[in-house]
Parts: sequence; C-alpha cells; structure tokens
Amino acid sequence: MNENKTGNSKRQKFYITTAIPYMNAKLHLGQVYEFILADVIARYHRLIGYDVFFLTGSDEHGAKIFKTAASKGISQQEYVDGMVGDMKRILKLYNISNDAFIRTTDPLHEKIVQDIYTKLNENGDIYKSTYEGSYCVPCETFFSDNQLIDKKCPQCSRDVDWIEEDNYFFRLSKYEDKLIEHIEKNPDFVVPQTRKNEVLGLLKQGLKDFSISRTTVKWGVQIPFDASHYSYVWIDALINYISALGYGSSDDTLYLKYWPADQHHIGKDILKFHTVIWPALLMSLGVKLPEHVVIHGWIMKGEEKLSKSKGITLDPDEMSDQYGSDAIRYFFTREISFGLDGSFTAESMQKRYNAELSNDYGNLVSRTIAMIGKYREGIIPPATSGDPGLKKQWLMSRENAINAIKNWDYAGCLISIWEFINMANKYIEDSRPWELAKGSGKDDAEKLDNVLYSLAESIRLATILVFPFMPDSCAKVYTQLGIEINPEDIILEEHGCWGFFKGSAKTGAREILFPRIESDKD
Ligand code: ME8
Repeated sequence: MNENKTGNSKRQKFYITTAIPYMNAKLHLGQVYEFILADVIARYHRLIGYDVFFLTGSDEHGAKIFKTAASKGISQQEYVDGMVGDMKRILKLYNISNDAFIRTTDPLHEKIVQDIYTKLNENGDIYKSTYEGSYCVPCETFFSDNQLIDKKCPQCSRDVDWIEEDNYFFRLSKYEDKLIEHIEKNPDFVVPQTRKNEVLGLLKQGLKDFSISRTTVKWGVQIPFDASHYSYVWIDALINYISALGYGSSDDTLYLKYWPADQHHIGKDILKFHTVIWPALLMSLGVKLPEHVVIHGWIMKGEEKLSKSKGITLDPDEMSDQYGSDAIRYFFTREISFGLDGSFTAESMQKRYNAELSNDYGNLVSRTIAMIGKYREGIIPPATSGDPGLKKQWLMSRENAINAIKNWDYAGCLISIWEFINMANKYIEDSRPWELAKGSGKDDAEKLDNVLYSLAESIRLATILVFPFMPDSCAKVYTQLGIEINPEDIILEEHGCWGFFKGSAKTGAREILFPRIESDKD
C-alpha cells in the first residue's frame, strides 16, 4: 500500500474501485478490461494532481467457490489463496496500479461485514422469513419464477437450484422512493445515461425485499445474531468498498479520508447490485453514496460473450505474450466506445497496432532518435523557441484529452493525443530535416536544431498523456530521450508545459517500441 495515503495531503482525494472478481477460475480479458479502464482513470487523476486511492480485490466466498474447491479436493482457503496469487500476477502483468487489494476472506473484512449485519438489524431493516425460489450458482443470484427463461437462469441459461429455507431478508422495498429521488437528483450517479434509464426502469417496476442469508452455503461470513446463517455472497462482496478503508473499525483513517468513492467501475451484468442494492444498504447505514457508478460494456470473442464457466475466454497471458500488455491496454480503450460492447478480433488488433502504435507513435520516436543520432551525434539540441504549430496543437490536445477522460471517453482522449502525434509526424515531412542537414549555413543549423528540439519536446509531451494508457512503453520512450524521470512522478501542470525540457540530453539506445505484426498474407 502506498505510504502517503494517510499523510496530511491538501490534494483533492479520488477514490476509485473495480468490481472484485470471483476466484472460481483464472481471470479472463473481460475482467482485465475493467482493471484497465479504472487504471487509466486512476493514472490520469494522479497526473493531474489528485491524491488517488485505487482499490481492487477478490470475491472469495459463496456456493460457486465452495463447489469449485470441493471438486478439486482441496480446502476452500487453500484454493482461494492460489487463485488470488494468480490474480495479483495478472494485475502486475497489465501494470494495474492499485493502491490496495481487498480479499473477502480477510479477517478484518469479515468482522466489518458482521458489524454491518448487526447495524442493519438494529435499524430494523432485517427480518426473518421463508425463501422459496430458484438460485443460479454460477451467477450467485436468486431468480423468481417469472424471471426464468425456459426454467433456466436468464443470465447464463444454465439449470437453477430450487431453494426452500428460512432466510433473513433486507427491506429493500423501503428504499425505492429514496433511490429514485437520488438518481433523478444526481443525473451522473449512474453513467452512461442509457444505464441510468435502465436502473430507473427497474426501480419503477417496484422493489421486493430480498434474502441476504443462507443456511446451506457455509463458505461465507457467519451472521452475528444467528450462527446457523451465513451472509449472501453479494452483500459480503459489496461491503469490500468500505471495509478496505476500515469502515467502523478501530482504524478508519482511510475511510474518513477517501469515502465516498468517486467512481465504482463495473460491468453491465452487475448494475442492479451496485445501483440499487448497494446504495440502499448505504442508506440504511447512514453512509454517503458513491459519486458515480460507471458501467462498461461487454468484451466479446467474435460474437460470443466471454465466460469462465462456459470456457469461452481470451486468456490474459496469451494475449500479453502475443501483443504485449501495453498494446492490449491501448486496443481496448481505443477500439471500444465507452459503455458499449466490443469485440476482439486478431484482424482489428493488427490493424490498429500497425497503423497507430507501430507507424504513428513508434516511428515518430524512432525517426526522431535516429535523426538526432545522425545529425547531432545523439545530443538533443538545447531548448529553442519551438515550432508554433506544434505548441498550439499541444495545448489543444492536452485540454481535449483531459476533458475526454473526465467523461470516460477513452477513445476520444486517445484521438486527441494522436492528433498531436500525427501533427509531429507531418512536421517531419514539412520541415525536411534531411535537407536542412545538407545546408552549410548557420541558419540551416539553427533551423535543424529547432526541428529536432521541437520533435523531442513533442514526443516528451505526448508521452505524458500516453503514459496512463501504456505505462511500459512510455518509460522506454523517456529512456530513449535520455530523460531521467520516473513517469509516475510526472504532474501535468508542471511537466506538461512546452519548454519544460531544456534539451541538451544524450539520447539512449534506439529501441523499436512496437515491432510490426506481419500477417500470414504479407
Ligand atoms: O460479478 N466483458 O465477479 P465476476 C467485460 N464477484 N466485463 C466483464 C466480462 C466481459 N466479458 N465478464 C465479466 C462478479 N466482466 C462479482 C463482483 S463486486 C462487489 C462483486 C466484469 O468475476 C463484470 O461485469 O463475474 C464485473 O464487473 C467484473 O468483470 C467481475 O466479474
């Protein structure tokens, strides 16, 4: 965990979370997509000076995990420990910069879940009744008869279990009007807008109280006022967003500092849990609601939805081996309009990779470093006044990129950055440095200095904005420019001014950032 997090920073706080994936199988790229989306936003907020706390973690209880561990003949704890180790490895592989990692089997989390059950009970929001209905184990969700499709789960089309048991219920219906009021008064509570309308539609159909305990699934948090009941896995999981901050515990410094969450990032299948049930629980606890619940679309493989349990998967290791994790981060943020579903195909990946990464960005860096090597013995000229066109475009691209990211418009942000990158590419053609290099006059030498400095400065600046999307490659660009800075320490307001770089640096060894992908046909 970042040690500065409890310091007395005057910077504005920013708390961002992802959903916590079930630990019943290896992560697939749909879940990694969510980490990437949140990570880009977290990194952008650090860049523009916020005090960021970025949380992710693992959902480790429930029937699904219980059954998976049992089928492997190992203890549940042993099983989830292994799965969490693998998840952390993948987070690292994709450069996800989370500040903390919460596990729902952490004893402190379990204690906070119990305390919350006690509080909900004391508030009169829990009562005991008989539950009769269908339960889908892979989705960890209850369904009423009229929700089932051909007697199967409406989400994953699999068989459901019939459950008949005494359960504790949460008075969700009590919060219906308050939830509608909150969503109407805070039009950006649920984004994008289409999802907000979907939630309002759900709420206006009416809310039923729902079961929040189980007696049959014992792999979970024991209900403090009735030892024969265990928490419904979703209640346990949702609480992670505040338990990770120490809510209600003896050390709630992080909670006091960072709650309410600024952004919860989730996928569209778990919208109701985050925009209806979670806010209702918080209302019952008297806790502020998160600012935004940000809902992304679905990553598909061709026409098919990814699903660990159905074995349709894009494997994060294979994808990273094949393209590099930066290129994957770039592809999914550039390709998919935020909130919509998107499909991965090798063809579309190759097209973007070769055109935008290899040609536009990679070649700009490689040509510039080569020219500095050839014409100035590898020394970037000292700062000049710089090209006015590039300077102007930088200011525009910078502003547009930041505005886009504030509206979750990842593709728009990258388009603005690429406008600048492509202007720098055009500037090479227009300013014809190879001809200036042939001239023998002082004027030509000065012009060439100006061109080479302007290009190096443009690359440095563009790279500041590219960094949240592709952290590995940006570190390599700085090394090639001979700039000794940890990109994590860059603050846009200070480092993002044209002329901040004083030049005169010795460039590092040239390295191809994105080697072209040659297709079989080439
Ligand atoms: O739902 N494309 O866990 P999970 C895009 N444990 N996003 C996808 C996706 C896909 N193909 N498949 C899954 C759970 N996701 C709960 C969360 S939070 C308190 C508890 C997203 O492993 C999904 O929408 O099924 C969710 O946001 C996240 O990955 C984890 O999904």
